[in-house]
Amino acid sequence: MAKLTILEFPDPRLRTKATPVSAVDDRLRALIRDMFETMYAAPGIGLAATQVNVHKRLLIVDVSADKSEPIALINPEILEKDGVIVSDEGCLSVPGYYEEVERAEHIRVRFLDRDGVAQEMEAEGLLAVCIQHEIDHLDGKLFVDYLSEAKRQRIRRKLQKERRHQSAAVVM
Ligand code: GNR
Ligand code: NI
Repeated sequence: MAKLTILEFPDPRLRTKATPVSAVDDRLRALIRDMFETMYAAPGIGLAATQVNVHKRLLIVDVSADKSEPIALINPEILEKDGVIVSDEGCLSVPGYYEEVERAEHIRVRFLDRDGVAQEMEAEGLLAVCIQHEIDHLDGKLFVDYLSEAKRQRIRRKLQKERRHQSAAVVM
């Protein structure tokens, strides 16, 4: 098992459009295990492969309170969207910032599971929000893209400044 490094905004690699997974094999399952370890340690409720610099269409979610509902979605496709939900979103790639984003309240999604078996699932509320947030990552999109240019720039500047201070601290 290994904890992976999470890319942070405005890293240009987060803008990569992921390509479909062609084989659900042991190598992919090892990556999924490492992604769960990384997500639970963060802690977070979702993680897209893009965020760990793997540009394949794979995401994981677990919105349970006790880390008991891990789901991996491979090559996910949203089949239906219904309703509107506005919620405060955060992102492990944009640490420390939470802003309101509008999403579909209810979705139906098709994907391959960890055994490579096709599945369909309905999701609503937080789970639906999280899956849409993660699919955005696979398309190179971040929740800050839904904010005003001014807000996005303010977040970018603050994160870059924090990072400068962090690297200065390491060499002291
Ligand atoms: O941990 C996370 N919490 C969260 C809260 C509201 C909406 C979306 C999310 S996803 C986020 C983890 C993450 O960055 N996934 O890409
Ligand atoms: Ni995110």
